[in-house]
Amino acid sequence: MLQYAVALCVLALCWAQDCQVANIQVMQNFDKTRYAGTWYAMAKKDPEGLFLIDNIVANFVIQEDGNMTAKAEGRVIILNNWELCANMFATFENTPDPAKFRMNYWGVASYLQTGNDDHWVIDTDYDNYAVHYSCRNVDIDGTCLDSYSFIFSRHLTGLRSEDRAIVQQKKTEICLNNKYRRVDHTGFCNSS
Ligand code: RTL
Repeated sequence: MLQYAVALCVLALCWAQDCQVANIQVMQNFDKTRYAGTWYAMAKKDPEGLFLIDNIVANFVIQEDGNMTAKAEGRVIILNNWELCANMFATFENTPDPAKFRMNYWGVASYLQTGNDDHWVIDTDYDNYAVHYSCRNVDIDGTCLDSYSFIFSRHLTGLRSEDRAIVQQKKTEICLNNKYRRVDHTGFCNSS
């Protein structure tokens, strides 16, 4: 009996960590109305190329038609040495899974990045933490070649200690454990 239990556990672990994008578990029964509002990025895993550096704050809004939109800001460096606060907009397309969206995004200024990325909510308690994931490029073996991810908190002061263990577990499940950097909040974007 015990052997079976151990075998099952090992199997479950293998399945959770085979790093196949298609097997990544997202938030069950995701409720975007509870997700709306301000989230502060506490940590991030960068994709390839240009990306938001720090002071990253996102604000999600549910429109009257039920669709989700967002504004985000963050410090970026473009053209090698021009540092600025990027003000970004996004609209979200629903998919059959309520926790998986397609995100169209663009900058308030035309020289900022535009794109169309996955936006998956891996886990959230809506009031304190959220784990976001986006794979830009799936390899032929089904693993992700180019991903980014944010750990969001409702509080500028950071994650509560009781949420840290859950977030740690989720980072491992999406195969990005140890790939994150802390996101500083220095007030760089506060004046805009
Ligand atoms: C996140 C939250 C929801 C709204 C948006 C988001 C992503 C923004 C990105 C911006 C990149 C900007 C760059 C500008 C330099 O040209 C997921 C935070 C829009 C990826 C690289």
